[in-house]
Amino acid sequence: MAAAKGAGGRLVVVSNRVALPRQSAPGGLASALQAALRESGGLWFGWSGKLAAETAAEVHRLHDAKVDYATVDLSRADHDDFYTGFANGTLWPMLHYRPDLVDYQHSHLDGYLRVNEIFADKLRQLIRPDDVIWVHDYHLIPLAAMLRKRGVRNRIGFFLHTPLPAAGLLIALPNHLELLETLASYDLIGVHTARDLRALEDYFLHEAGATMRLGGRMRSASGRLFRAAVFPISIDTRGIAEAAGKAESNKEIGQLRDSLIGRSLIIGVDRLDYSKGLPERFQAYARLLEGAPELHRHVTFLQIAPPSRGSVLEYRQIRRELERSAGHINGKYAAPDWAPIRYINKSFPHRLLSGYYRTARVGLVTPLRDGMNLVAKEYVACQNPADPGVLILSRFAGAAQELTDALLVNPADTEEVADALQRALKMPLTERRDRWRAMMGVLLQNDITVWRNAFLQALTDARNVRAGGGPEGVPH
Ligand code: GDG
Repeated sequence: MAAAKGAGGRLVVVSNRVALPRQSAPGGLASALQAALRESGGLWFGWSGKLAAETAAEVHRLHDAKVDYATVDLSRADHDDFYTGFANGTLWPMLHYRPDLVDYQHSHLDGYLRVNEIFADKLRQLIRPDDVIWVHDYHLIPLAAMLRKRGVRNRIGFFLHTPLPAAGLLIALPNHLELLETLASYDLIGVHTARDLRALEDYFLHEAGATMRLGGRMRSASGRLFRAAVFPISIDTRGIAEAAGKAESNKEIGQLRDSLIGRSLIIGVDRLDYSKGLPERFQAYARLLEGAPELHRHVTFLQIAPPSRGSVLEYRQIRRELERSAGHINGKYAAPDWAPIRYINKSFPHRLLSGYYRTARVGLVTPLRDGMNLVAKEYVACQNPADPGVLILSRFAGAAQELTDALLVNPADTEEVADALQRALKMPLTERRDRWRAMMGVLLQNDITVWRNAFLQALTDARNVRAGGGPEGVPH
């Protein structure tokens, strides 16, 4: 199906990191964006992932399969203030309901705004009048406002991949109005769930002086009309299911199966991030072992947790905490021929992950907060239809809104999670099949292609309205 988009123009994707062609296999989101770019021809702009003496001294260009890639380096100071400092030290914890972890410094906000200004400068020179621009995530909130200041009148959409907390929490962010009001410069703001949308509307209507117009658009205090809507991101359901089927015959998957000698496998796969609820998950597993001695030697928990954002203190701390916790669980419960937990701090290619998911009787996905959580969806897509595993899913992952046939839990309630583990391990085949079929139906209906087409269609439909400006600019 062709990507919906304005007639003739290119698609311009802007994100903090760019998935360059022929780099390591891109994830589902990157592949979907690449596919959309290839269909209409397009440009992908963002940070190169590299440091240099000066930010954006040059724009690195690459062309591949109808797609232009334009990336810029960051200086060490800009990286520290923009990426580590404000984006991941302030916004990420705030957006994940962790004001206690927010490290707010004026210099970080200055760096964040500075890098967004530089991005706007560079991007401005690359944009053509009929391009449709799609900006991704919390690193780039003010980008549209900065582009508008530079005269860009194109359609610009924004997708937030994280949750958006309630307005009462958002206002604890210093300078929140200065930052969040700039979202009104987008024509369309996409979020994962109805809860995120309510939070956005509540913030604009009750904290930022916006009003709701007929037809569901908002009018900002400065008079700009914009739309916000729900677009639950998804995965390449069919492609992933097929890969998982093939993976069964991989040598590495066979090795994992052999190593289990009939034990049931519980799997967790998460970036090492405090939002993913890993310490609580380990505690819940310890509780299961404590309360169900009959399961000893019959169950193995494999947690894959590739490190991320090592430049942020909290990420280094959680890594140490989990090493201690895994060591403690194994020290207490292991037998000479059985380790209850296998904890791995490295990343695996998707082709192996899909086979690991398929081997696992239980997928344990218990973030404290998560915009969507694609691992939950991938786990479901990878199951063997004849003998599917059970998904245990946090109520606070966006995915819980769609995957209602998972065993839904409060990740902070370790007793509830331990009970769900027991139930999942004992669940009869008929119930497993019924639950899986329902969830797979949802994922087949809303896959990653449906998601991106829905967003791009809505962006095309969103009238590009600016206060006082010509026929498109008449506020109504
Ligand atoms: C953000 C939001 C939202 C994981 N380990 C490995 C690996 N992965 C892949 C998974 C999955 C992706 O990374 C993780 O996506 P999630 O959605 O689970 O989580 P975040 O990274 O936090 O993503 C989230 C998402 O954006 C999209 O909007 O759902 O809420 O936080 O695809 O499979 N991939 C490989 N090796 C690994 O070891 N190759």
